[in-house]
Amino acid sequence: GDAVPVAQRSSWTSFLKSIASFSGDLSSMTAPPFILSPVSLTEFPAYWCEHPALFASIADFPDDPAGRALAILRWFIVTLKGQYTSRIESMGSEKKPLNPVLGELFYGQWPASSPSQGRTDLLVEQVSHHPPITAYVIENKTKGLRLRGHNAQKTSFSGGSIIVKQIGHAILTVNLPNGKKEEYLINFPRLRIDGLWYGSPYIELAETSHIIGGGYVTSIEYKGKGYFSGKSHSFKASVARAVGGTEEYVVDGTWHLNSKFTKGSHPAFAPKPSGLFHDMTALPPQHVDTTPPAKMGEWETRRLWGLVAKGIREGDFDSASREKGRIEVEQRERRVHEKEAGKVWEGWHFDREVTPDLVYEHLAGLTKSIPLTEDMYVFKENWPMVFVEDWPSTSS
Ligand code: 0T9
Repeated sequence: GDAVPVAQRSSWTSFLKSIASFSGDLSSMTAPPFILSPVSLTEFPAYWCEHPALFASIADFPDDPAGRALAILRWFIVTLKGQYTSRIESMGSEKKPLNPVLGELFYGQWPASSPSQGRTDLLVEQVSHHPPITAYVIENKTKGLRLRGHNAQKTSFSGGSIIVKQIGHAILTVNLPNGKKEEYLINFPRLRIDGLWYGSPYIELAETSHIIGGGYVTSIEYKGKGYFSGKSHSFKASVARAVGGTEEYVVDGTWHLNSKFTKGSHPAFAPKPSGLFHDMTALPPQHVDTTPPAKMGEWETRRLWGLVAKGIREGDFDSASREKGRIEVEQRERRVHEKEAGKVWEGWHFDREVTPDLVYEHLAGLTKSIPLTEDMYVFKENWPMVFVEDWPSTSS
């Protein structure tokens, strides 16, 4: 393909052949250097809050369940550009992220842009290595909002593309001023990775994902080029009453650009004359502030992968793969020692809960579109010590 450096063409072709004849955990496969990203998957949950003001805005509708459903939908849609296209902007194409080790951590925060908006904290931990599973908590205490979830993927190969089924879900908790606590269940779209042959992979979203809670069911349908609008990154979201199913709002557009109401309207959204529901053109992402390097622990992703990432960034792939090998050997030895000692890895911040049905009992009846057959990871409420008010801002 065009984007593949000449010297790596044969290794790219054999990489493609091996993914075509293999279905399982792609993240553990060795790929040619040009497609490697210096960023680990443990950093990805930060995409959920690169617009912290819109996350915070979910708390602005204490007496208006429809307003909350729309604010949650808007926040969700606004995260998609970062989640699914930002590697193209920063690195020219989708790249293969670093495969996190068990126990790898990522801590961060978005400082309060005003006292009323409050600070938002992020805590991420890799809770399984094979298959890779990443658990996270994002919390704005001032606003009474918390998002907790976990992500895993099942990949297959079809018609020249990688199809990624996202396993896992997130729960958004909204603490209302009347003391009531609402929970919204969120699942994730299916993705297709195209452009593989040319060595310039990109993501398109497919099928439907849901946000369920607060008396509403929101269904978001995704289409790419050549489907109902013919445009890449199209979506259509329908917000309906959970009981009775009456559809109250429909929003239509492209998630990386903008969208409009095509049914219903709400005074706090779609201001005239634009009528826009969301607009990415005027909305630069606010990247998360991470632990200051001097305070970073050995399990924190940017320190753990530091030398590998440096090698990838500087094109020194020998040193990148040597460092990667060192980390892998160290991990294998750790597992062997645990086995000998009759111990299992406990994890830092999450307990595995194998009966999610019990956790979600209160959502019974609403979860039909999201069968919850997976394990759940329960946060131990042990935020790291680095979460201090005077954490210096590292973003400029
Ligand atoms: C959760 C997101 C997820 C993680 C990534 C499929 C993928 C790993 C999972 C689903 C986030 O909220 C959103 C965005 C991108 C997803 C990644 C894209 C990708 O390619 C990788 C997989 C494992 C690969 O690295 C495939 C091989 C590679 C050569 C293609 C670029």
